[in-house]
Amino acid sequence: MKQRIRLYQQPAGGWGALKSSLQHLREQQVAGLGLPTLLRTNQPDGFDCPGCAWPDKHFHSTFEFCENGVKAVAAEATSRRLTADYLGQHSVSRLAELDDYSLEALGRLTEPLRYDAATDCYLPISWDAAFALIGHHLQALASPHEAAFYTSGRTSNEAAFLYQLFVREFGTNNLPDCSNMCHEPSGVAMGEQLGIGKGTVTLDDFELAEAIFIFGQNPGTNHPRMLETLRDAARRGCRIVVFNPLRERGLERFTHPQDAWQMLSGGSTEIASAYYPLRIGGDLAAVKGMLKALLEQGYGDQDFIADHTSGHAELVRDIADTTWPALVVESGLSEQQLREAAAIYAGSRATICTWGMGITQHKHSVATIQMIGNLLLLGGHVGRPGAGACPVRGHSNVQGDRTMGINEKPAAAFLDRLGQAFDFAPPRAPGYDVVGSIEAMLAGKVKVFLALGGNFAAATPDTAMTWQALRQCGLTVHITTKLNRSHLVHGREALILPCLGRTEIDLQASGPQAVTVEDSMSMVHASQGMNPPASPQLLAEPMIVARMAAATLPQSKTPWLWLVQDYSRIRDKIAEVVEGFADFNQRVQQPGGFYLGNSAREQRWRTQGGRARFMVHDLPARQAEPTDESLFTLMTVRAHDQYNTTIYGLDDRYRGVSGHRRVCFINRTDMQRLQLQAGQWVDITSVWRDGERVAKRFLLVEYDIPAGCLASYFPETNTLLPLGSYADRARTPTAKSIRVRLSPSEAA
Ligand SMILES: Nc1nc2c(c(=O)[nH]1)N[C@H]1C(S)=C(S)[C@@H](COP(=O)(O)OP(=O)(O)OC[C@H]3O[C@@H](n4cnc5c(=O)[nH]c(N)nc54)[C@H](O)[C@@H]3O)O[C@H]1N2
Ligand SMILES: Nc1nc2c(c(=O)[nH]1)N[C@H]1C(S)=C(S)[C@@H](COP(=O)(O)OP(=O)(O)OC[C@H]3O[C@@H](n4cnc5c(=O)[nH]c(N)nc54)[C@H](O)[C@@H]3O)O[C@H]1N2
Ligand SMILES: [Mo]
Repeated sequence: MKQRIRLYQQPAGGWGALKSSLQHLREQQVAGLGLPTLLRTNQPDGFDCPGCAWPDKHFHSTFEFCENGVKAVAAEATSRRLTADYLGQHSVSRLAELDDYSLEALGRLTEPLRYDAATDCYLPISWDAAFALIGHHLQALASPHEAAFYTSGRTSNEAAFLYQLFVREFGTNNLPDCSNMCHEPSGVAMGEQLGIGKGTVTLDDFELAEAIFIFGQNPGTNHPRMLETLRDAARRGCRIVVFNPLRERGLERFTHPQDAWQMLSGGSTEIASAYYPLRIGGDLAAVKGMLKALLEQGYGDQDFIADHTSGHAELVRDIADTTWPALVVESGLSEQQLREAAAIYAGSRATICTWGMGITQHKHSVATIQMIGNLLLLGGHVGRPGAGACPVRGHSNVQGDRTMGINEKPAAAFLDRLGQAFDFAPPRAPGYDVVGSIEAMLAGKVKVFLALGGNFAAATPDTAMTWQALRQCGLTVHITTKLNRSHLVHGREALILPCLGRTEIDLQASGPQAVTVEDSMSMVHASQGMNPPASPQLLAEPMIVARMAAATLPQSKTPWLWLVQDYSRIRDKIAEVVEGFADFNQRVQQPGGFYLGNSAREQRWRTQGGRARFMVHDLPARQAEPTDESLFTLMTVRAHDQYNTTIYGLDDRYRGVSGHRRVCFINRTDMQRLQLQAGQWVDITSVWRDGERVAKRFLLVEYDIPAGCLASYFPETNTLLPLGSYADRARTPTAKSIRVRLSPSEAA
């Protein structure tokens, strides 16, 4: 693979996106099935794109091209197969030497596997024996709380609903999920402030907005279809304002690959009308600065404030007490820039704020999101057409999984309804989240770890500790489509259970089944695969869950196997238990699905006090060693060719990197100050109260990034992120603010 660093000067999208898509289809050898499969992505009668949670236009009937959607679909529809033969000849220790890119390239798993300690290999096992082994281990535990059940956000509503039911009938709320590492702070912050933990806008609002503020998000890579929405907004004169330490190309200029004229003429659309490269973690200060500029002019929607909110006076006092120099230092932006951003806000009658991982993965993420909420509330921009809060979710059904009860702290009312519908007494004590599960495994309190999708060993912080934790388990079980790192970091006993993917036909006793998902804007719709399964031995996720439950819970009154013969039976149960799902089976048949509704959008505030709440927050306290000039703040982000821990390729096109993943972006003045040079290899050491962690050999890349800030990719850098470093109140690992220093690598 050619390694190269070169400034990228093209707009995002365009021919580069088409070329890269074709290359991925070729590499995955999907030629035969490729095109028909792609054309059914996000169609009313097709399957939901496993790429991201950005919604689709209503009643969509034309194929919407998305480069990273193509990669996600191609990765699943690949014709490559990882057979039991191959695994019988390649020990786990040997496989562990492969990098994540090579593991992914091995292809789809074809049959259930059990780890055999004698040969250090995964060997075939029958499905019956696999379920019996799970049942045996779970029943042997001293308490149901000694097992943890992880979920990754691609899981369908039907599978997720059955899974949480199984776990709760088993007797625990130990349901850690990828949300814990993702938008958990958005749920916590908005739940408290607006009375609902989900975004208040729909796609239609983007067509009416006069200003869109985008915080800490890179849609060009992670939500490419959002660029189309932004392009349309920019073209009709909507102001788009970006806060991001990096100048992400997709937010600057975009060429839509389906716009023939732009493609042929070499044209593009300017997206952002203002771009503020703030310091990492500077958003709380930046938004406070905007509030200060606005309040100094007496700005505010006084009717909205009086009718709908509480806490305005306290906020005004707090902002008046915060000085401009503090705001400037903390945000890394000038007073002038903050006033300018405030003026754009003040001039808009309909404002949307969107945010991503650049906001949620900090210690003060909940406070920052509530400050963004304050900004929206000040102008009455919640529950008004074209305005509102938009946390942009990651996994394609991560929001739906939460709606279905994948939550280690379930609401009492949900548990009441669940218990009633299935005639059992659900456990009430809160369970472990992701960080809590790792701690519990380390302490020997969790002995069985089961994962419905995902790649826990790679996605989680503190790699060394997490691996130790997983290896201490008596049994680890992974339901998965492909081999990944987590299967190689296993317990004393281990199972890999291969399942169908979204693109595949799911045939059960009553015929082919559809599942449902919920996007980032609370639209619920059906998804139905159309490819033959990668292997005849694969089972659908709902079936795997049902058979685990049947094997583990002989006394259960739930007709597990009957439910999965026809998924509309599961949906009838969901309708009984989950708010907003009445007549689920009928409503989901509308093309495009149905809207779940949102109380804040209707200006009903289900908060403490019954009003939307202005919330006061101090600027984040500077870390202990503010004067140590050798310390940086490192953010760990996604490259263009990855899906979280799945590495499709080694390029990060829009940032000009090819053939590399171990890079570290740094500002020129910082390099000069520390006598480092671009192209040099460095080790990164993180500094935390319990000691230091090192990640070796990263190539320094000179980049337009604020001084004192570094950027690198995950999962390679997760080894630097201390388990104890997480968001206040939401416990999301602080993947965007790791305190580190650099040192030259020893010659290799
Ligand atoms: N192709 C593809 N699509 C994906 C994914 C993928 O890996 N690949 N992952 C999916 C998932 S699970 C998720 S959660 C989403 C993630 O989508 P994003 O939230 O876009 O994820 P990141 O790559 O982590 O990018 C974070 C952005 O925040 C910026 N940033 C970092 N720190 C700060 C800060 O302190 N302040 C501000 N204002 N900005 C900051 C970074 O420069 C970067 O542009 O994407 C989903 N979609
Ligand atoms: N340092 C750092 N760490 C991070 C982040 C960061 O920005 N920085 N981001 C965090 C975020 S936002 C998230 S959401 C997490 C993601 O954490 P996870 O959701 O755990 O990780 P993924 O990489 O999305 O999981 C990929 C695996 O899912 C499996 N898979 C794919 N399709 C299917 C399917 O249809 N069914 C089943 N059962 N399995 C399937 C495959 O085995 C694949 O290897 O990572 C977090 N970790
Ligand atoms: Mo995520």
